[in-house]
Amino acid sequence: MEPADVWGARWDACDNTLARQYMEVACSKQSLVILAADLNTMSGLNDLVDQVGPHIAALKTHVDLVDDWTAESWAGLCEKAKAHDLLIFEDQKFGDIGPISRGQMAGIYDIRSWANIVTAHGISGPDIVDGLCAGWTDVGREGGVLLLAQMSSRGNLLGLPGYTDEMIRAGVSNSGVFGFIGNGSRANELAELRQKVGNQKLIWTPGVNLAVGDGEMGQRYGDPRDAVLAGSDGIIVGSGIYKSDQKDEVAKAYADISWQALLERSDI
Ligand code: 5BU
Repeated sequence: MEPADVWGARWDACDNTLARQYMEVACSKQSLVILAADLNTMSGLNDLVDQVGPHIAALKTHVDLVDDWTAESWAGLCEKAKAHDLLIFEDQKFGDIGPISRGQMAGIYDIRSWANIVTAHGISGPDIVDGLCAGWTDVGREGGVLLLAQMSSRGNLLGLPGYTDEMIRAGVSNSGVFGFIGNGSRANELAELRQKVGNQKLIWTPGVNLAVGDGEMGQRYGDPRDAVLAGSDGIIVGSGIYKSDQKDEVAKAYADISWQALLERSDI
């Protein structure tokens, strides 16, 4: 199916190159699954991507979780991701002032050289987006920032009055902003976020699992289908996949659910 038909108004309004790239890959793989690859060994990460690569549309990393990280082995993982047409999304949740955020894109992990997308809090103000984009520019690349408009975890402070609205205001017409993180554990809040964001930006959603309810240490889970129907464009799934004994089958199940929900949802 053509992306323009599947994504409807979102395709037309989100003309950011990376967003379009993601939407195309999602169509070719029939999956809105972003794999949260939260493992701490390189061999575990490589095996996981080998197993589920065909069923996922992007790869989310926490580079600083890995015990045996080396620049070479990480470059190999990134090559593998590219071979599966996956955008690489480093969920670093940057939060500092612009110039420091720019510097943190370099450093030992050199995130600017391999990540296509990074997350950021807007707590320090909107200039963090410019700082992170300058990081990519420093190495002749372009990337996109996912601003945290909501979080999935219990008691997070992003739900305090005005915060989410301020994030939307700061990000919605900023070309450096790839999209927003919306909370998958509360579909009604997600629907509200989508309404406020409009079609101009993507919303990606953690806190989804087929086992709905409370997770470990304050994590909360909502239903992946409900999240997409509420307006999410990407479901971020970690332990729901990597803790399974049948990772490829489970990844495909999440992919099928997300794809069917995308085809069904009424706003396109
Ligand atoms: P899980 O195993 O599916 O619960 O993993 C969720 C992932 O999404 C994990 O990598 C978190 O860092 C990430 N996450 C989240 O859970 N909640 C949030 O609000 C944000 C990111 Br932002």
